[in-house]
Amino acid sequence: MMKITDAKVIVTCPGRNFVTLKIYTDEDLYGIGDATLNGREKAVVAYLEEHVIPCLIGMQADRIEDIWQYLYRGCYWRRGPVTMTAISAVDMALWDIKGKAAGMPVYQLLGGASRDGVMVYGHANGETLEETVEEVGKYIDMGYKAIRAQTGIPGLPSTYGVSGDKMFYEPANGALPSENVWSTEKYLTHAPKLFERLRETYGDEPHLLHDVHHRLTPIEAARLGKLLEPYRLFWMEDCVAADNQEGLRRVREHTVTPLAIGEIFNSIWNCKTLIEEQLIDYIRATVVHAGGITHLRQIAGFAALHHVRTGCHGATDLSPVCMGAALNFNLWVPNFGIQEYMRHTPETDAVFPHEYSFKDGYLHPGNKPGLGVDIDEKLAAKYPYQRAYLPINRLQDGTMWNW
Ligand code: KDG
Ligand code: MG
Repeated sequence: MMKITDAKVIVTCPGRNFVTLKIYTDEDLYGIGDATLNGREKAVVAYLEEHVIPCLIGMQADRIEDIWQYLYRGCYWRRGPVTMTAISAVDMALWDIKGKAAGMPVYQLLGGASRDGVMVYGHANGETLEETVEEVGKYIDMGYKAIRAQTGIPGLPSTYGVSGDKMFYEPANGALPSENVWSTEKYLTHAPKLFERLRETYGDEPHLLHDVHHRLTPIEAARLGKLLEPYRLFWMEDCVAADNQEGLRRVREHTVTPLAIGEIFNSIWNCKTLIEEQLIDYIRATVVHAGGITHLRQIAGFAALHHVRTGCHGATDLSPVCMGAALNFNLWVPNFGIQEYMRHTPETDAVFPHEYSFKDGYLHPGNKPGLGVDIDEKLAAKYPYQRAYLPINRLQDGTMWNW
């Protein structure tokens, strides 16, 4: 019987903030879990330190499911991003420990590999159509089979997904939130031109993806979906805000462009209708924000019954620890679709030594017992926390809009 003896939270900022939970046991094994909630990091730190860690000490480390239920049901205040990110971190760390105790990578504990590698998509972006087309070419040259493309919009000073740093795009870029300006009209006339150019330039082969970032109403999203149909997107992501799941029904009835949603979901209850009514094609919930491997497994199982495949969020604010967990999950999950992969900077990779590797458009988690990711605490301590916010977004007349 392996007991939890201690746990601590490590905050580090090797270029961006990451929160990591480390759980120790009386058998000389430890596990780590990602607890990063972009722009609200300290809320999860306090939740873990003040309300979770005291309960964990003395618990049996191998009872992953029971500990999940304890933290979910037992706290009374269910769900929400802070609670679920904290639960996710505990869950990941416990799977890491179980893998290490068994001498197996976590994908083996889940049921073994269902595929040889995990297809990933990278982010290409540019200020202009020409620049974006060129950037997509660079990803194709690196071996990527799937590329998300975002482009600047003439007449708008800045646009979601377009940044100066092409390889390490980082949206949480201000000690206070920066402000972007949005025009749905300008966007809807411009965005389809990008995909027309991309198909003309690169042909039918590469998978092309696009993120609308919750900016449209259902009928506007339906129009975009129809306009993009000739270019056969792999998916159109977050075309509307999903606070109201019924909104996707309106989009769905007008277009056959595949729909992906869910990077901000933290529970199956955020997507029950979307999945059950087959209103989406890909669910983007992640290990770090949707309750860890334990809960994501449940979401994926439910999705599998309804022809919905996985497409986990994997931006830079999801740490290498989350990526290791996601890749173990993805290698196993029967209804895998794709995994987002935004590369971390060399500074971040050095703080989190990991086994996963990229080849020809696919990632593999490696075969080290557990999640295959560690944290170099000495190095982490050299990068203290720096408050950083995601931007906010306003319409041209100053009205607050969705980011
Ligand atoms: O924390 C928010 C980012 O991860 C988000 O901007 C990234 O939309 C995103 C994506 O699809 O990766
Ligand atoms: Mg997104």
